Amino acid sequence: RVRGRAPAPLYGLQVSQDPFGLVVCRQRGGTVLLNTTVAPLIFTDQFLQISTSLPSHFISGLGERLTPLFLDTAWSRVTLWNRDMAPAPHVNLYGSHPFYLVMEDDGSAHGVFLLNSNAMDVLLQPSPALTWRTTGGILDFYIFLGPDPKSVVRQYLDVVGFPFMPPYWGLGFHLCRWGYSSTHITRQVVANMTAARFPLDAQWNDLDYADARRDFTFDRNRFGDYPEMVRDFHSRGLRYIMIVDAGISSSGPPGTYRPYDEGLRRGVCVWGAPGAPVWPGPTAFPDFTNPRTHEWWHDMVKEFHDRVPFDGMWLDMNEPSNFVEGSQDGCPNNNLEHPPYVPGVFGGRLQAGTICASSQQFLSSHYNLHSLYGLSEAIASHRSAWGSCTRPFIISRSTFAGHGRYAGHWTGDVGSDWEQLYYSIPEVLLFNLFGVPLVGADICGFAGSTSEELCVRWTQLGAFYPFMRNHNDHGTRPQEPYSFSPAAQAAMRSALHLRYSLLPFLYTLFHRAHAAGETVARPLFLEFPTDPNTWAVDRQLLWGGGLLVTPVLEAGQTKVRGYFPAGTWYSLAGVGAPAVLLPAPHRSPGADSTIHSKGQWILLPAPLDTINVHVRAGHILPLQEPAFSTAQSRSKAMALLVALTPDGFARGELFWDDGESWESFERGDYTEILFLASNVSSDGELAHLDGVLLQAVTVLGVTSPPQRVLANGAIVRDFSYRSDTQVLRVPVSLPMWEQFVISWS
Ligand code: MIG
Repeated sequence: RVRGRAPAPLYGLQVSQDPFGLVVCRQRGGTVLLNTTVAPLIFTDQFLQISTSLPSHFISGLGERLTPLFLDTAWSRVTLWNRDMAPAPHVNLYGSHPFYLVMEDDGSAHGVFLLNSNAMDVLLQPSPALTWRTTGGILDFYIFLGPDPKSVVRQYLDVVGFPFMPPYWGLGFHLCRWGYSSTHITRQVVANMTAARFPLDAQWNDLDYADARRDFTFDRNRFGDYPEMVRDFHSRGLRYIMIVDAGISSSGPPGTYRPYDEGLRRGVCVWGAPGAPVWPGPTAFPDFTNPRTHEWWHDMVKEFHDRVPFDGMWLDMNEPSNFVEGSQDGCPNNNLEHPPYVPGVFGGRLQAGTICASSQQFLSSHYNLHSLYGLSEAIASHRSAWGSCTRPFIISRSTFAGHGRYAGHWTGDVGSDWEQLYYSIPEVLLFNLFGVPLVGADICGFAGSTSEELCVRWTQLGAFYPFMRNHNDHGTRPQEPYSFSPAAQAAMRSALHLRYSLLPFLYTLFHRAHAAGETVARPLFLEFPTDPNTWAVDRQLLWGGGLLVTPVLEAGQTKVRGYFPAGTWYSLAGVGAPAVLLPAPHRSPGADSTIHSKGQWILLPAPLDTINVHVRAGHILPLQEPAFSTAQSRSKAMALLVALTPDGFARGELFWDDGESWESFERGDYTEILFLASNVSSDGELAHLDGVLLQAVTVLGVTSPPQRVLANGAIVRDFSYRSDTQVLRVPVSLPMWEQFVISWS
């Protein structure tokens, strides 16, 4: 039965009885989007299978995988079952997102979401076709008609939730390593960053801080002054984040470890998973599907926060991950442990690397809930609101559909190699399609030793991850920015300055994600769906619709090829970035700094100190003078970068608030400014911008030399214009908290 039909649906629906199946087609053009009559439907308790034809080979989505942006339909299999697994091709990784998006031949797109958390295989076939094969639950499908790919993503996020708004500082640079084994060493890392003049917003600690690796404790010897260290960081405008593992140590004598004693008393753990050994030895896993667990978690988080005023939580090992199969005593012998069909999970068995499938949780069996573990922990952590009035900042390894509403994600134990550098782009882009825009890979790579060149290139790309963290395994070569040669440091510093200059723009994109279901790091096809050349591009990425990033992803290269969709693209390097705020270009832009593309591949110079970043004509980016942390940069001067279309148009916007208050958008405590080509308009009071000055406006694509420039009606004498680059620079000093108009003629 189909109920609640829309008044003018974009689709037509046929239900066929024999063979049973559904056919969904577009009302306009008739493209068949879904046709499940192509193979029999199988619907049993532990084996459900349904197939459909696909209207094209261009299918993206279905994470979490180490994969190109578009998937291989030549008999490939995507297995979903959350797993602690160093990213490698063809295996199930930390998260499950049973959602795909297909580009149709004419640039239309549709999406399909199967709301099902059981272990499953998704089989892609060359006809092209797709088979869902899941081991439980029901077949609860959502079909999104677009018709453009951006709308498909928004429609999907309408179902699973729009992303949470991160605090402003969360968009700064984060530094971490497994092996900062004392407060002394951790403080030294921060001191080294300061001495080497690198921006840093958040310092992290891995397992090292904890007493015997137990959550909510700290080592009295090596981290004796831990609370003081965190407070010292705060007094310098830095934030602090520590790891929190999913398993709660269960082997200490009663009365020695309150989180376990209290958890036992309140009955909050997964039942039937005795002695799952993880970092602290035997552990019990909290069952976050139980509302009582949320109360317990809230109390543990708060009690710890009262002692150590951390600013964010790093949720690890929450697939959940276990060092033995199931438990030390094995698992019971039943149909949940040994289902009639086991999807292609790494390790061959559902229990591999995790707890027994038949363990009981509050809502259901672990068999049904396994892939929801990280999401349920993220929800509990988000709500534990340690900072009461401030926004939570949570990064989690395990994810499921809807995760982005509560937390971000880092892509786990990536290797320090060039291949993983490349794969990080499709992974970041896919998580943006999944509604988890706050995502990034460990910059310079986690596992294995990095090289200086790789680390420079990774830092340049990492400056354009929505979540930017350098994190390293223990025992490998150091990879903090200050641990490299002066030339490498200079290149990293300039990448960091570039990011910090762009933070007002990035923050505004996060607001758009939070308020309207948009993506932050965006694949090109989302912006240019009618240009099929863009579809498979996954060695470049966009920020919003206005900034195109073309990183070097191979060793020994000083040139890089990038695809430029039709239009005008201004090189940020040509503008002299990160000196975009300076009144005059300090670097002479090359003749090729502006690209007029017909939709073509272009070879760009890319020496080791350069990442190619281009502004798309028609966009205005709000910038701010960089500083050593966002605590400092937020009060610095702002600037506008205006990239005109040939007919002299551009627009952009700025979202601004205090950067950390809980639900400032929902409460209306923010400012949103719309910038239009040569004039700037806004409504209402411009709150939170008191004292912030607009100091420079750089206009790209001014074709004839201006005779006269006015700022709020007053003549600006010291503007500069270069006819070779067509760049107009207007130094101003205008209060951002009032309306202003800049014009030239
Ligand atoms: O078994 O906490 O992905 O980022 O450094 C390894 C130690 C556990 C895995 C995480 C990694 C982290 C490491 N953790």
